[in-house]
Amino acid sequence: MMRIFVLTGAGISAESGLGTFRGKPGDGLWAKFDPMKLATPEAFAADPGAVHAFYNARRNNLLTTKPNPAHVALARLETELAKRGDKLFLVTQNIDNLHERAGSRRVIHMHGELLKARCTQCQAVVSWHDDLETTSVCPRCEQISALRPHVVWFGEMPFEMDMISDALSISDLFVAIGTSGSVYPAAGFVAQARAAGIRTCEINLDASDNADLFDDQRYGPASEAVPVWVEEVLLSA
Ligand code: BJW
Repeated sequence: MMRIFVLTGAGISAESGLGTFRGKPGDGLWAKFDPMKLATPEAFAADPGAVHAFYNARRNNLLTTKPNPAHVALARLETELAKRGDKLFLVTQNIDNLHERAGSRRVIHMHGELLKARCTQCQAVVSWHDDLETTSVCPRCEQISALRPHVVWFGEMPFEMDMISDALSISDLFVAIGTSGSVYPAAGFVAQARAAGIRTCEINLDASDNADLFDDQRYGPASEAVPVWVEEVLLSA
């Protein structure tokens, strides 16, 4: 059995119209907000309204976007690998749902999900498609003002780390797509893979911060480079 571990980042959703975190400053949402100043528990404690506004704008934007050929290709990879007894383990740092909407059935969201809210009082995680306000009420415990976006901010522990680590350790190939390699622990996966003797591949618009750690580097827009790579994998073996 061949096991492929894919890690995706903001670059895979860029061509769907979702902004990346780093790189050239964009316009629209990213001109109005500095994502790195808002993605912290301290920012939320100091000004929950500003953090809610940031995520409300991104949630509304997400609902107007659609998956691009890179998401579709990864969904096809999962299906085709399964047919031949192989396996794709897909981990995304993205909080959008474009992998799922493209047809991916198993996606680990290590930095959370934009369309969910979490109650800081009763810890319930609930589906949430509307704006979150400082006065929103938890549908489970009915506490007012206790809901926060179900996302992982700096200093917080990413989700499913044990499962991710186990899956990485038994993979045959590690592929990072559209991520700058600057946020840990995800940025450390390539070094972990190399230490375990696993082949590594990067697909990105430009070289990432840890490009030297990849055996294979493919540079181009994800919507083109990912489908090409997927076809190559499916033609091999
Ligand atoms: C294209 C393209 C196209 C463009 N086609 N490509 C060492 C070890 C462990 C931790 C640390 C460490 N050193 C420091 C830390 C702490 C910190 C950290 O990493 N800081 C760094 C800034 C140095 N990490 C954390 O705090 C993490 N937690 C943690 O470590 O917990 C430990 C703990 C222990 C015990 C108790 C408690 C905790 C948490 C990190 C959470 C990150 N959260 C965010 C926000 C999520 C919610 C939201 O979306 O708002 O996650 S920050 C942001 O960065 C977001 C992203 O998922 C993440 C990564 O960004 P990504 O995806 O790589 O995007 P970009 O924009 O950086 O790059 C885009 C790439 O796409 C570029 O390369 C482009 O070239 C490319 N691209 N267009 C292909 N068309």
